[in-house]
Amino acid sequence: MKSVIVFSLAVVSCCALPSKQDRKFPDDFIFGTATASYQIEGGWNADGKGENIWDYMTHNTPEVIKDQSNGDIAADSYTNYKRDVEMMRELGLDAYRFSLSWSRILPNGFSNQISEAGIAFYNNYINEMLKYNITPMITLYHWDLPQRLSELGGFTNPLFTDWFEDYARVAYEEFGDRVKHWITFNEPREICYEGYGSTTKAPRANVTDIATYICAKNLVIAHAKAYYAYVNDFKDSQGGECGITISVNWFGPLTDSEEDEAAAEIKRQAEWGLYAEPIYSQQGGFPKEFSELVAKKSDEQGYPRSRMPEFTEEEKSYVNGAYDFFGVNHYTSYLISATEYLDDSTAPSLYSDAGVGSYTPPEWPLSASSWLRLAPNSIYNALTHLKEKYGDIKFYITENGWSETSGGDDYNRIKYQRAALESVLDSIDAGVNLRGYMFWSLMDNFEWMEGYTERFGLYSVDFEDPARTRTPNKSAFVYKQIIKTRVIDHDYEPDSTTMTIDQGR
Ligand code: GBH
Repeated sequence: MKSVIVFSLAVVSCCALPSKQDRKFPDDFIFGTATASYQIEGGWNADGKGENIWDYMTHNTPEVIKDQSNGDIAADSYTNYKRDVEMMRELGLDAYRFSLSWSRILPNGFSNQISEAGIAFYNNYINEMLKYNITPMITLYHWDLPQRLSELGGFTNPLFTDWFEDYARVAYEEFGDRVKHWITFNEPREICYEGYGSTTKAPRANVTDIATYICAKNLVIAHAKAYYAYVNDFKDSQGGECGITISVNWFGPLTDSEEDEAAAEIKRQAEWGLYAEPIYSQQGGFPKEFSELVAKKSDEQGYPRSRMPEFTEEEKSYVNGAYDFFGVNHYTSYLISATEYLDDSTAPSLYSDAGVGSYTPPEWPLSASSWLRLAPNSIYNALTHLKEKYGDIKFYITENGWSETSGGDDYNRIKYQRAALESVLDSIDAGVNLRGYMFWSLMDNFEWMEGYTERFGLYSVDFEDPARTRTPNKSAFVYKQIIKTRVIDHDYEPDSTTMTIDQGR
């Protein structure tokens, strides 16, 4: 009996449906990798670079980092940038996403003083990529705020929006003749909630009740100012595009009850809707249900007004539509419940405001990071939801990756990436206008609060070695093969441990 069923299923999958094995990525689909300035560059005070909030925090309170380490040297890409580009060529990348260090370019945070050495470093990096037809994709801000701006309140100061626009203009001016893909911010949630509403990122402001929301409003307005600066003054002559990258993990309901579906929607609004909704939804402003919930709770808690600021009508229409694309950082999924796994914290915060429970099944394989599991259909669920919500806009996956405690034969990373890329193909098949995929990360780097204890690289970096030697893991060979063939071959087993550069790369 059993064999009959197996047989008939086999017939169905062989003849009625196209075989998944044969699916190909479109020729113009962009494969890349991603990194961020503070995590790889080092050279923390080289050639007049100014101090940023991560320099300040790791130097003054090293105990907040798991291994008391810092990014003073990191992977030393400040010195090793040619080797980085060589690795991109070995992998056969189409594109490379990296970020600019604001205080390397503007040492005191403001644009009255521009560092020639800082500009020269990025020119060298960009020109080296272009020599080999690797498309640079720049993130203007990946978490390393100039310390002086932080002392003025950073993202909670409404003048931040001007400081950021000024900085963005310098970047467009200096690099925009060659760089055509601009991302304003990496992961607003991590900037606002982790940096201002809690203690899990610099500057650890921990103003749990209001700071996340103040930051969120200033951040999306700053994004829009930088976007319109590009559109009005650079786009015609430079011909590029500008968007933002938001961390959109998938939050689905734990059960199919109405309560759990509503809880999952509130969670999505709290996690990424705060930033996506003002920019991408027709309606504009913060997400409706969640902002009503925060207003109601604020009132009950005795605050004179909602802890979440409002957008004026003028601000709403200014921010709304300020994008050429949506950058998605996607890592994993969570199952959300209205009644189970609730947090017991009652102090006002983003989490108690949402007031829902979150669960991850133990059978989803776990990485070296407590928050990162391989979840089924994760990218597909997130992207098809975004398409349904915001329409047929252009997407890039700007990060996706997997951590291990060390490098070498990283079969779990390979398994994770193959699953992720199958989900990318499922999304494309479902009509999502997805143009590219950047794997996090090209190489091991400073993993924020986790220091060097979690490794995300396709290449291992020897942080004991002054030369910061980079060695390809198994996953590097597998990704290379996928990029080259545009097919995911689940049986491919690399037969070499030495990387070469293919012809034409
Ligand atoms: C990205 O963040 C970052 O853009 C990148 O810089 C980083 O290196 C990469 O992912 C890998 O982490 O420990 O439970 O407090 C991904 C989103 C949000 C994931 C914060 C880790 C900490 C959860 N990150 N989260 S917890």
